[in-house]
Amino acid sequence: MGQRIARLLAHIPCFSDNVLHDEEPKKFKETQETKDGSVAAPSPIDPNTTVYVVVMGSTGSGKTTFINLASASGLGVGSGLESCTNEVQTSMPFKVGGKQVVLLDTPGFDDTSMTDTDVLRIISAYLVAMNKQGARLVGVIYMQRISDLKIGGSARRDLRMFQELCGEEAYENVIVVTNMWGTVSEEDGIARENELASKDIFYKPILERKGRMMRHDNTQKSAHHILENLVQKEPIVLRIQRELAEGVDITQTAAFKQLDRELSEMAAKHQQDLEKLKDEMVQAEQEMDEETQKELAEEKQKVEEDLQKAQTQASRLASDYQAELRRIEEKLHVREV
Ligand SMILES: Nc1nc2c(ncn2[C@@H]2O[C@H](COP(=O)(O)OP(=O)(O)OP(=O)(O)O)[C@@H](O)[C@H]2O)c(=O)[nH]1
Ligand SMILES: [Mg+2]
Repeated sequence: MGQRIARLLAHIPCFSDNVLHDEEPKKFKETQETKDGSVAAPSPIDPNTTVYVVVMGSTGSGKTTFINLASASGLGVGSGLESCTNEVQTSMPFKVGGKQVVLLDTPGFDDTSMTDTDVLRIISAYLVAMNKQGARLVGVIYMQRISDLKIGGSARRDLRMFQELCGEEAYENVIVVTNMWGTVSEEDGIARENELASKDIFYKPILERKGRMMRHDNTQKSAHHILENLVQKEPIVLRIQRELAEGVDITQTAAFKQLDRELSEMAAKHQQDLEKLKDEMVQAEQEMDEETQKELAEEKQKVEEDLQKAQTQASRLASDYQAELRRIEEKLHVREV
């Protein structure tokens, strides 16, 4: 399906007006949510003195909790199995290591209410809008629950997408933050930490390129200590920001190519399921088994719908991304200095 989608998408106008801005950064205002959920009057944030850190990680990994703790913000935290954060949101500005810091909260790629394509669109548009407006992004935090007994398929997918969004060249500005230490024995926690640090499928590639792994004990002190290691760094441009600023179509970015591989695998599996169902339907028909025939027909319809959904989403991504970028830019209220 990868090539088919790529062909389908080839005619979609590419994103071409995003260029890296080397001119003087502009001031921009952001809408801030306060603890009671109301929207505070936007306060000017001066990009010359403010640094930004993006917080990523799979759903429920504790991104928003970390951000609220560090910044005394009141962003919504999940309480059940459903994903909570479904768009990029910013913390209140706060001081760490002599800098004014703003943290960016993001949805995970394994979000329960959105597809990975939605998440890619939302995160990319926000990062590009920030970059266009001269915001100084100094680091990326990736949250990892140390309590996870195993890291399943969807969490691994989130990590692969994270790696493609950042690009290896940005790993020096990445800190993998392990949390929820209180829910495991020290022995188990240390064993997992070692495994996470030493395997290629986990964080070894990041640590090898000067990224770091740090423990967080769910206190503001530990959150600030972690951030102190990022706020003094030189600003970076992530791979997805660079690609899109250079005019690369979103469907040609490293992150989308990774997503396309995941979608292709999913489609291939759907196709196999479909073939199997067709065979079973023929057999049920021969055996005059009406009930099984009905069940199989329903299942077949579901598989076909899933397949169709995956294809439609990918083919709409380029135009949806442009719309999202416009929406974010309006939200950020660009204001010339
Ligand atoms: N024990 C413990 N629980 C935590 C910690 N961080 C987060 N939690 C809990 O984990 C759950 C999920 O936390 P969130 O902060 O909503 O996670 P998230 O990564 O923002 O989740 P999404 O927005 O759904 O992607 C909540 O019930 C938190 O209270 C931590 O450091 N220790
Ligand atoms: Mg959240």
